Amino acid sequence: MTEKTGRWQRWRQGLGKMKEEVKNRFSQIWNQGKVDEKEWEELEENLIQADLGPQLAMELTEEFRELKESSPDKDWKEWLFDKLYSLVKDNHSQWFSQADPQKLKVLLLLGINGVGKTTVAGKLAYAFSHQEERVSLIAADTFRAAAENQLEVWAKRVGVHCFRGSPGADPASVVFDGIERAKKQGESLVVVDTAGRSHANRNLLAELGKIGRVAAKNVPPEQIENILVVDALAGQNAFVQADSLSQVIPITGIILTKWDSQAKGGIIFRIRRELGLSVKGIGVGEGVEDLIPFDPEEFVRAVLS
Ligand SMILES: Nc1nc2c(ncn2[C@@H]2O[C@H](COP(=O)(O)OP(=O)(O)O)[C@@H](O)[C@H]2O)c(=O)[nH]1
Ligand SMILES: [Mg+2]
Repeated sequence: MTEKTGRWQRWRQGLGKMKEEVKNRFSQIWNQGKVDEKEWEELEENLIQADLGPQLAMELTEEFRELKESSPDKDWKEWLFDKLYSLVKDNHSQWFSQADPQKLKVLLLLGINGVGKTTVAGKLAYAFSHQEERVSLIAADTFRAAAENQLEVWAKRVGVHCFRGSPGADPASVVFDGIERAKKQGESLVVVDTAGRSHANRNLLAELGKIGRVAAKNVPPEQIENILVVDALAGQNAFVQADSLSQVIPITGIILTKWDSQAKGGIIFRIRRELGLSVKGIGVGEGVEDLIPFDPEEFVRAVLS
C-alpha cells in the first residue's frame, strides 16, 4: 500500500467507527415499529459515545424522534444528511482566505503537550511548500533543546529552513526574530511551533499571549492563523483547552490529530456546534503526508454512505 492510499484509508477508518454508532443505529430505529423510551435513550447514549457531546446528542435524538413519529414517510437519510451537513457546512477549510499573497503569512500552532504540534508543523511545512509557498519553520518551543531538535529534524526532512533562537531565549523574541528573518528572505509563510500549554499554567498562557501579540504587531491580522492542535481522542478536554487558550490568543482554526488511533469523528460536529471554530485539517499518522484537508460535504457523505 502506498503512503497516499494508506492515509485516506486511515481517514475512512476513523469515520467507520462513527458510522457504526450513528448511521446503523438510526437505520435500525427507523425501520422498527414501536420504539420504547429505553431505546431512544440508547440512541442518545450512542451519539455521546461517538463524541457528539450531550447537547447535540439530545437534539438529534429529539428531532429524529419527532420525524419518525410525525412523518414516517420521509426519507430519514436525507433528513440526517441535511441535519449533519448544516452543522459543518460553514466550516472555513481554506487557509488565510483574506490574506495578501505578496505579504508574509504566519501560522502559529498552539495546544497542550503531546497533541502533535511539532508533527503538524512539519506536515504543514511540507504541504505548503508543495503549493508554491516559500516556507520556514520557527522553533518557539525553547524550553527543551530536544523540542527544537525535533523540529529541526522535520525541517531537514521537508527541506525548509528552521529558525532557532539562542538557548533558553524568550519564545516571543524568537518569533519576532524569525518573522524578521523570513521577511528579509522574501518568504511567504512561517509555521511557528510552540511549547505545550496546559490551561492550569498561567505563566505559560501569559507567554502565549505575548507570542500572539508579537505576531499581531508585525503582521496584519488577515495574514495570521492561530491554530489549536487537539488530539481527536481528547473528547471534553478539547473544549477545556479551546476555552482557556482563547482567553489569551484569538484561535482561528483547529487541527485534529491522531485520527488514526480510534477517533470517533463526532467531535468534528461538536467543535462546529460548541466552538464555532473551523477544522482545517486532520492528522492521520506520523508521516509527512498524513494530514488530510477537511471537506465538510465529503465528510458527511462519507459518514452516511
Ligand atoms: N498516530 C498518530 N500519531 C501522531 C499524530 N500526530 C502526532 N503523532 C505522534 O504523537 C506524538 C507527539 O507528537 P509531537 O508532535 O511531538 O507533539 P507536541 O508535543 O504537541 O509537539 C509523537 O510520537 C508523534 O509522532 C497522528 O496524526 N497520528
Ligand atoms: Mg512539540
